[in-house]
Amino acid sequence: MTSDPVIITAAIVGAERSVEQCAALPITPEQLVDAAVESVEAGASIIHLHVRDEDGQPSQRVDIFSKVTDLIRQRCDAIIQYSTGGAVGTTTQDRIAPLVLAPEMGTLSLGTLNFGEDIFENGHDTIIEIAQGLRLNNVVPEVEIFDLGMMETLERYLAQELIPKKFHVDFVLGVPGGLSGTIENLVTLVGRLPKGQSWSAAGLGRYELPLTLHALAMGGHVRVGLEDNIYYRKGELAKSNAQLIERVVRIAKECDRPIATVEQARQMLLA
Ligand code: KMH
Ligand code: ZN
Repeated sequence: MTSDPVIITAAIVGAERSVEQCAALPITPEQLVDAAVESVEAGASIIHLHVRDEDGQPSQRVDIFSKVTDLIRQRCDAIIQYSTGGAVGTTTQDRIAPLVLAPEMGTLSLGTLNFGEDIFENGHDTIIEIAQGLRLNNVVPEVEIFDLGMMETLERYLAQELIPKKFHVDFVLGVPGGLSGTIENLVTLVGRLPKGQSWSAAGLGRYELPLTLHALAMGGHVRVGLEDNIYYRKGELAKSNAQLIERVVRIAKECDRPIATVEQARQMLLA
């Protein structure tokens, strides 16, 4: 087993959950900033960022992304990764809009999928438009893979040079409509990656903990947070994003995976 540092990404809010479901969900800019800072203090080096508007609704407004980014940067160093996924139904134009702020990273989902009862639309034209937005603003993509077919899309687009050469891969497993977060699925996906490609695993809901364990054992990186999973354990809601991160840190240390600093994460993913 590798003893390389593990990069922890904190997915602090997402677009799908509400405070009615989990009181710890950060919503306002101040809450998002506090959650980001606490996550970094707990061991995260990447903040996967969605924001909400004044009504608590998911938003891709540039002014809110700008405010939250500035406030995070005033309080800590972190790689800030903007969501270009937004919420289901967000227009491509809105999804790309915050990239003008040139975050260090941004997401790039590689295909359409059923997303619970909704459809997360990522047709070819949308993918290419978002990839161009990333490229124009020098943003390193985190390619989000929700299903095995998206791996084949990644291979095809790489061959066609439709996405930048430098990227990180995140396997987001457990969306109802996508690939579930089983160990077999993770092993299959990782086995298809180009040699040396950096990757992380994000298991949704009950898949979060087992996928974390397996990603650590397989030498990968890990994403956790209330966007992906609002429970600490079955029937017990998480108290904070930091609580979920602190658990990863404890497990990683026991597995001889030191926690990557922000600077190490930059070197590994962005240099
Ligand atoms: N909210 C999901 C529909 C991303 O951040 O890029 C999409 C999502 C992916 O969360
Ligand atoms: Zn997201």
